[in-house]
This record gives sequence, C-alpha cells and structure tokens, in this order.
Amino acid sequence: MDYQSIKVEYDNGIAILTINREKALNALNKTVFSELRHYFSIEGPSKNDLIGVILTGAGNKAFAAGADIKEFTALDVEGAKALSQNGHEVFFLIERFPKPVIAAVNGFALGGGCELTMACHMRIAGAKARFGQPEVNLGIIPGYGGSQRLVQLIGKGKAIELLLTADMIGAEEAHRLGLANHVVESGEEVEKAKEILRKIGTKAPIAIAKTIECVNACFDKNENGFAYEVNAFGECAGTEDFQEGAAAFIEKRRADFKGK
Ligand code: DAK
Repeated sequence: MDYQSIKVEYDNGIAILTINREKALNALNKTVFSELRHYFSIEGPSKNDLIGVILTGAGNKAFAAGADIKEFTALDVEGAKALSQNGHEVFFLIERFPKPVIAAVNGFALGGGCELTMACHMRIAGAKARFGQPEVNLGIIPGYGGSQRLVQLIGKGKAIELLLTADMIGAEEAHRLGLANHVVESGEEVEKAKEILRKIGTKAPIAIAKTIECVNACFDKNENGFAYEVNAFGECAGTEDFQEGAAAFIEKRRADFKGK
C-alpha cells in the first residue's frame, strides 16, 4: 500500500513507522488511523522476519499532538461513538500485535497521541517529550483508551490528576511515574528503541508473542490471566524453539530460534 500520512521503513527486521504530518504536529487524522490499521492488520503480519515496530513522529517537535481537532468539530453523538470505536480497534491491533511495538516519543504526545503511545508496549521518551491528556480543555474525555491505559500504567491517583487537570508532564516525570521506560537525549529515541528490539530479536519469537498475550490478559476482564499463562506456557513448551533453547543452554552456545 502507498501510505500518505505515515512513512514505513525497515532496518534489519525492525519497522520504523513515522506519523508524517509535521506541519500539523502529526495530529492523528482519519488517514493516519486507516493506515495504522492497514499496517498492523495486513503489512506488519505479512513480514515473516519482523522483529518489532517503532512508532515515532516526523520532525523534532511532536510525536502526535492529539487527534486532529479540525476533523471532529461537526460530530454528533453517534458519529463520535463510531470514531471512538474505530480508534479503539486500531489501538487494540497495536496492543495485541504479536511483535513488540515501541513508541519513540520525540516531542508532544497529547490526547490521542499520548493514547497511541500507551497502546504501544513500551515508551522511550526523548528529553523534549511532553505527555498529557488535555481533552477536558476541549469539553471531551479521552476517546481512544486513555482513561483506561493511563490508570493501568501509572495508577489511579496520578492518572486521575493528569486526566482532570490536563497538565502536561515532561520526560523525567513520565519516567518517574512509569509512563516512559527510558529517557534519552533528544534525537536518540529511535536508536534506543532499536537497541531494545535488537535484544528482543535474539529471543524465541513464539515466547515473545505469548508473553505479550499474557501481559494483555492481565488487563482483560474476560480473561483469567493466570489460566491464560498456564495455557501459553504449555504451548511454548511444545515448540521447536523450546527444544533449541534448552539444547543451546546445555551445549553452551547461542540459541538459533526459528519461530516454530
Ligand atoms: N489537531 C489539529 N491540528 C493541530 C493539533 C491537533 N491536535 N495540534 C496542533 N495542530 C496544528 C496547529 O493548528 C498549527 O497549525 P496551523 O495553524 O499552523 O495550520 C500547527 O499544528 C502548529 O501548532 P501550534 O502553532 O499550536 O504550535 P505551538 O508550538 O504554538 O503549540 C501545542 C504546540 C502542542 C501546545 C499546541 O499545538 C496545542 O495545544 N495543540 C493541541 C493539543 C490538543 O489539545 N490536542 C488534542 C487533544 S484531544 C474522539 C476521540 C479522541 C479524541 C477526540 C475525539 N472521538 C472519538 C470523537 C482525542 C482528542 C484529543 O487528542
């Protein structure tokens, strides 16, 4: 597919997806959503050698300054619900993607932009990153999972403060709260994410996918996460990769995982 609002590049099995609307501070419009949907449901899954995905924003000012405010001024109640549902579906595709997805947060990550980072499995904050959920300034609430994932990541007390005050926080505070996994120099976000993905790329792919599933099951009210883990553990134990991993340990050599 020819993407218009995201740029897709590959570096040795790592996909770098850049939201490419620099003049609008990478605000998430309908095209960005439909292209992210396409990537995470069609293009990404078709890449057999994919290690993981990095999401970032074009330029050095913003990851994404929110949903595109100019697009949703004329929404009625049903239209807004449909838009929210669409966003939820896309963000679940990211959260449930079987390969690790890391947000390289190079500037403003506000509203839908902050929600997008939280749908990713990890967040690397550059020194200029600014996180916030300013929806109440606009008379709305987060519509893409922010009221849920922020609580999951930083706990109810601090999450409700950020959601009610619309305060922005910087990289260090995001790190202190557990929202950012690492803080790096501005411009180093993607490289740090690559470093993490290269390490994950040496592990057994099925075990990586099952780990993501199990962690997600912890927050899924329809699942018993512990029972989910029992099943996933059994499935991993039945893989060729487990045989290889155990053999490599005993033979004191590096495992050569095949994802089987
Ligand atoms: N949408 C559209 N355009 C945006 C934008 C946004 N979210 N944020 C910035 N831009 C555009 C600006 O309009 C400006 O465009 P021009 O006027 O030059 O054409 C350009 O980006 C540069 O922005 P500024 O001139 O404002 O740049 P500054 O450095 O002065 O300020 C800023 C940077 C990030 C502090 C400021 O741009 C700002 O406050 N931006 C808006 C932040 C914000 O409130 N974001 C929205 C959060 S609410 C929904 C589901 C979810 C949502 C909504 C509905 N439904 C299901 C219905 C989620 C909503 C949100 O994300």
